[in-house]
Amino acid sequence: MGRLVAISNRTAADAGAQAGGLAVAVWDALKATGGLWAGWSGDIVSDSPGSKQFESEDGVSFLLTDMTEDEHDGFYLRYSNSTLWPIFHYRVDLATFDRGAFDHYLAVNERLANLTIEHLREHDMVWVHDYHFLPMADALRRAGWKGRTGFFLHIPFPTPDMFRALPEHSWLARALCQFDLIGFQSESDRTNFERYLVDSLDADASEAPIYTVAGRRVRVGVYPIGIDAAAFEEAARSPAAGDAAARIGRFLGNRDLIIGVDRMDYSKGLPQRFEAVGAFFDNHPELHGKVSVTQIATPSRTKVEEYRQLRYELDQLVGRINGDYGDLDWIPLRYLARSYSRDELAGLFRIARVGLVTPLRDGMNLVAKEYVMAQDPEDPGVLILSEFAGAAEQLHEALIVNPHDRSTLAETIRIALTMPLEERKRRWEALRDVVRRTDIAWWRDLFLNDLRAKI
Ligand code: ADQ
Repeated sequence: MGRLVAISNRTAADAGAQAGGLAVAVWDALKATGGLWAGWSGDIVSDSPGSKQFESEDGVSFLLTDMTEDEHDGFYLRYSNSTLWPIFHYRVDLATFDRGAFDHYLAVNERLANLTIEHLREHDMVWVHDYHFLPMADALRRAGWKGRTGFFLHIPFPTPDMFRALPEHSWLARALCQFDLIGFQSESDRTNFERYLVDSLDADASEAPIYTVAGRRVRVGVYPIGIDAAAFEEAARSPAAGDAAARIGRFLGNRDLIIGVDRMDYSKGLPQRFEAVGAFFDNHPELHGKVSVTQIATPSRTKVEEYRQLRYELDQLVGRINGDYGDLDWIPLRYLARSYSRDELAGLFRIARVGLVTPLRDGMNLVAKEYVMAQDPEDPGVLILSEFAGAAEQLHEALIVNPHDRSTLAETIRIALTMPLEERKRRWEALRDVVRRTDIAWWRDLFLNDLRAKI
């Protein structure tokens, strides 16, 4: 049997003790085969990027390359995060199009492919992650690699029309078809991709989910990513979780907590969420002083202008809402632009009456699943979930909302806060069962089994 080789922008080498469910799951699969993990070292150098290889204690090898400033700018900041990310999240208005950035994107894919192929052995199986590496199989094939190679897209795949906004759409989609298996988070992503293949690349769909594109067979599948459900359940009962809950408890007094936890990203719908919170307090003066919303939003990609703009917009909005509705002894909406440990988040989720997960677009959204697993079975809170998160295809018993519909979202917050215990329990038990059943190990094994299978 060959080894598993993973390729992703960031690897578990820099996650350390904070490694999340995905890193641990991929790590376990690599460990089982003495595998290799290739990606970016996290270092930016002025010229001639170096690379290093080392082995972890449990036999997983890492192959990490530096990036030059130009590569980091063109490959990472511009093409990956200012072209692909906005288009794939339906924000063509925020996308920048720049041939130079695309050239860097291809060059980094090619460089990493050429580096990795030197370490590949005949029966190895390659698993590539995410939008940074759409052309990776193509680059590997051109370097002579014939082995089994799969791709998982962590973010949404947009509708064919939206995808066609990318000047390079046709080239990229053909390059993607050099993979043997392409995995998506949701049925809606898979349908979008299949429609594009048939309409724009004239794919033969007679054996779907295997498609033939220009003589090559590629399999397409849906693999909704999960969390380490058992570990998260345990985290919610850890001492650090208890401490975090006690600390926020001192701020809350006997008020109910509504919580949101997101990377600060325009796909997460934070301004819309804050507007809905404003509308909720506007409609319900009787609840003033009785409920408090805490939004944790870790700044991310702060070198990209759109992210700086978002930060500014959120600062303004929070100021306005607290100015309008706050009182001497009450802050309606708190926003913390920092990150917390997994245990601390789990503790906050556990005592929150309501979890607000309202992205405008999201591949899956793991916070929704984490909120579910952290609840107290005797007194569970209520999850409010956007219909545009991949998770909505699985978590039917959440209160599903349109994040753009401010007044309905405001009303849904009220419904969640006043939901009787019996209904909360019934909904939560159904949600917990799904999150447990489709956890991160389930997801990994499902994908790898399909990758191993003959097509
Ligand atoms: P993200 O866009 O990063 O991931 P998400 O799925 O919510 O979104 O995962 C975020 C993770 O970071 C969660 O584990 C969460 O607990 C943690 N996190 C978020 N904010 C935090 C904070 N302030 N402090 C500490 N931790 C925080 C992308 C896609 C998603 C897809 C995942 C996995 O955009 O749609 O679900 O990959 O495939």
